[in-house]
Amino acid sequence: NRLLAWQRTGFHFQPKKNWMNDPNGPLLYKGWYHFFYQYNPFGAIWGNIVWGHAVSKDLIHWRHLPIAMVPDQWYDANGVWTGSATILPDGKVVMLYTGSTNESVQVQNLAYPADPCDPLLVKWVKYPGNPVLVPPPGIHHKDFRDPTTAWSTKDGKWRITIGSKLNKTGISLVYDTDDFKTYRLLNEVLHGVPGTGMWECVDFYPVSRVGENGLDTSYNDQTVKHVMKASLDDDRNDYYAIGTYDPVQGKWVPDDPTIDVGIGMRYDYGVFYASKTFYDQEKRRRILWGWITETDSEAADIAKGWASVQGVPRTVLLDQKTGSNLLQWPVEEVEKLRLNLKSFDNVDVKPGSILPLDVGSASQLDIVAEFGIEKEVLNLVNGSDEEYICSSSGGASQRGALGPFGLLVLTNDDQSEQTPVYFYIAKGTDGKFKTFFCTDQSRSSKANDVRKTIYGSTVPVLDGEKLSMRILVDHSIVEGFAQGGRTTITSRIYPTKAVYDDAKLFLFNNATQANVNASLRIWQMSSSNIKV
Ligand code: DQQ
Repeated sequence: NRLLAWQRTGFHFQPKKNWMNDPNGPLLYKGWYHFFYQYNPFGAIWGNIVWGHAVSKDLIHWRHLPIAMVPDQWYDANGVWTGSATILPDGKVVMLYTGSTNESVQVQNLAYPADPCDPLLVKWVKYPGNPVLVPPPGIHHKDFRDPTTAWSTKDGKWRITIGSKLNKTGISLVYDTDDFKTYRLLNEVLHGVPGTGMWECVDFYPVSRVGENGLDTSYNDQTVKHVMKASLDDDRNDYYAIGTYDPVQGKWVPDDPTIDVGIGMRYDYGVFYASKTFYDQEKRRRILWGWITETDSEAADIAKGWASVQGVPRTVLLDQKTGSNLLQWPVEEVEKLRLNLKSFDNVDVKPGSILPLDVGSASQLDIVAEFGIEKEVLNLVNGSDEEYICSSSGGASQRGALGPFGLLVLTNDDQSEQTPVYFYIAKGTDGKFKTFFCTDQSRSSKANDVRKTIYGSTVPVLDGEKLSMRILVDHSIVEGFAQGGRTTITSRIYPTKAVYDDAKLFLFNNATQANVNASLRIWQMSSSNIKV
């Protein structure tokens, strides 16, 4: 069917067919980026989980390789679940992953490349002594999964952390090891947050407070902060917090306990889950992969024969200007796909107006937009103490003095299907401004079996900064990055009319008072090459 065919993406990672979920064990080895992922070889729904495998020279064009690991042992008979890679100082690779055993107990297993000389790492060997870790006393046998990349300790050991929960407190257990075969459980958890439930796919890594580069997972000195991320099974979102790691105690504390892991910031305010970072030792950057699930119906997934994409890999850095959030940005390689630049400079967008942007076919785009508002109007408008919340607001049709304004992506000519990605500025009675970045899916599709949530959150805007956003549109996925990646929103969009040549792009300003001045650079995007 034509609509279902249109939903397949042009430059996002996808297997040819079937179900995919979490990114697993990403790494750069002998010049090849390796990407493993949770995969069901037999259908478009979750189950029979194996490790799919693909390689790339640039994180954009991919070559699918044979399945790397299948459930062929008692200790992973119910699934080869999520895991992470560690590159040892001598260049050897170890992979730790969770197996769901024949009795559905979650255990950790060790695997390594059969032939370290093979840059494609096609064949994997499971350690004969598996499992290397079983749930410790007091931990439920189904609450022990997703080991991280290991980092080194001062006394020359390796340390990993594994998500779990105790009652309703999400926790991260810590283990030390010399050889990845035997482990010692530390008395204290790395961190825990009451009320957050099971922590899946914990990630833990340093970010620099002073440098421009990403850092190796083992790097630690006075110039770093540590990021802790947990994927909350209860609400299916990835939460992170920035804090300080004490390697002696093996404990991490958040800078601000009111925005701790699971109760504060998210990587992304749309769909983005089970993410994992790795350190790219050649380009000296930390790269984040996240699983973007479908938000249509299971029946639709079965009909199209596939489910899920991976987000465009993002570099992650500490935002040194605010010191309190990360910056996520599509890896630079994605810019190689840009074609046919169209620039629009200083376009006046009057309150209540919608302007078409003629960019030709608009199913695959990279949009960079900057917005300015006149200073006077900011002073003129009255403040209000009513709280603006993207998700419970009226979306792009709720008018305020200073917003919403932004772009309508995947929109047909009569705008009966439209996906607004926008800013909304709220002024408090104290005269302070708060900026929100939102994506409104409520009119994104005529179909009634798709999610129509309004996504979004606040975005820090510093004095003197213009408002800026970048949007990647790729058929059924739209990724928005505000203020250089301080706040991001990924959505899956399933139009029925705004498809193929009828998918268009508009600029809009639905504020009642603010005149907006917009400058845009827009590229069509060519497709990446994904070879079987
Ligand atoms: N997916 C894996 C688990 C992980 C979950 C199973 C997160 O290891 O906790 O497919 O999406």
